[in-house]
Amino acid sequence: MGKSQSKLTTEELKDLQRCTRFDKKELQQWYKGFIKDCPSGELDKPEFQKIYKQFFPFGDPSTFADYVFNVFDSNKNGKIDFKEFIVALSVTSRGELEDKLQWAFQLYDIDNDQTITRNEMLKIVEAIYKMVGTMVKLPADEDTPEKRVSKIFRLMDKDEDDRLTYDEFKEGSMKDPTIVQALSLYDGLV
Ligand SMILES: [Ca+2]
Ligand SMILES: [Ca+2]
Repeated sequence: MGKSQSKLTTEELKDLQRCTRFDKKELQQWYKGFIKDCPSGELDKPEFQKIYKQFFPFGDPSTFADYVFNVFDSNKNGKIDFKEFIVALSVTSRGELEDKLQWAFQLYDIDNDQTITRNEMLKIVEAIYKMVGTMVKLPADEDTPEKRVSKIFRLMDKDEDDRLTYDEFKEGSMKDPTIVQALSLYDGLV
């Protein structure tokens, strides 16, 4: 994949049906839209930011979009091809809770060392606050990124070593589903 063509081939469809929870018709529709927005067949960071700007016209989603980009770009070549796009979309919109949590953990674990530090979580939460802007009224105990991160760590960091393992993250996310919700931006559109 990566080259531009108007329709997915039978082979590509079969492969994508194996890797996603979309059916043939949905895959062709998403592909059509993808190629329309991105005729080269691969999204780069600025193009990906543009997609987020449509959803968050009043905030600045560029930083958050870059972090999400890095998770979508599974082979880390700086571009998102259709397969990477649709596989990530399938996880974030239709995946089981466990799949969504693993995906979210990858997002927060910026340096990919299998733990989330306070600083890593702060970077993502700051990016989310910047993206959402003033659209959402937040409770007093999480009206700054720092307060929200402290609250999350109080909830999740069981052994209080200032890092979250996947197990701590998973257990905590079950208690605070808003962490996972923040990711499924395409919900309702699919
Ligand atoms: Ca890639
Ligand atoms: Ca980390």
